[in-house]
Amino acid sequence: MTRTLVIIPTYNERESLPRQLAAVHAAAPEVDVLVVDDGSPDGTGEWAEERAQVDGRVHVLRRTAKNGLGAAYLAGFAWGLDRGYDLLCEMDADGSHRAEDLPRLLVRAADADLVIGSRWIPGGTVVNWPAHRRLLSTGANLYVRLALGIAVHDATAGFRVYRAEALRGLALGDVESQGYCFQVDMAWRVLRAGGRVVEVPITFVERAEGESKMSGAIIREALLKVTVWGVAHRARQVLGAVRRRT
Ligand SMILES: Nc1nc2c(ncn2[C@@H]2O[C@H](COP(=O)(O)OP(=O)(O)O)[C@@H](O)[C@H]2O)c(=O)[nH]1
Ligand SMILES: [Mg+2]
Repeated sequence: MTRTLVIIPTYNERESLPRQLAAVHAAAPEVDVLVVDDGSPDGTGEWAEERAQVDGRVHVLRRTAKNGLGAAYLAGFAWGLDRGYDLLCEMDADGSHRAEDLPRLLVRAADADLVIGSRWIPGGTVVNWPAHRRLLSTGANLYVRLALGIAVHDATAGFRVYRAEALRGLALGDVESQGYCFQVDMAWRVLRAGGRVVEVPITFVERAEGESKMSGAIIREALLKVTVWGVAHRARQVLGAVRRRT
């Protein structure tokens, strides 16, 4: 039997997490959930601990400082790989990633190393986003596709399933990216390792409660790093072509 772990990073999601957790287990009763809380002052971590006491499928990793989404996921991956899960999922607490889409993603993991729940392929969409948020996301993804020369249409998406074997093959200790850049970084690593990435259309619903932790710094980091990776990648391609000719 395939063992699946859904990792949900949280920072001040006391209002959203209970509903998201219930929705996940309604859609996929057999999965385990790991909440990775970064010391939320609103009591999210305490609430999750209480759930874990009464529901054996719920686990909690409590960290003391808000260290960003990337660091939280890396800690969650390490926890799940240590315990022998076959599939490791990324999912937000705020309800943007609909639990009813999860089973479709899990099915596709049978023939992929990374399954991305994609907003920007036919059948995918975003609900409750103003035009500027849409433009930022589609523009960023176009830039990623051109800069890195990859065929992924939603590389910044955070609703994902990784095959544990694929994660084991990556040097996760080197990953320093945060925010959206973390997602691009991980997809890029899977592809460079020869892994197969597939996209499944999802409906992304902007959060109704709590606050987004997105910031200008997160966007700047992504832009800068993707540019550096793209330039390095092209330089390697050019060098390779020159070497083959001489
Ligand atoms: N543990 C942890 N979770 C975080 C951190 N930043 C964001 N999150 C969680 O990551 C998920 C996505 O964050 P959100 O603010 O909704 O980002 P957005 O959807 O891009 O606006 C939510 O579940 C947040 O609670 C962090 O520094 N640490
Ligand atoms: Mg959100």
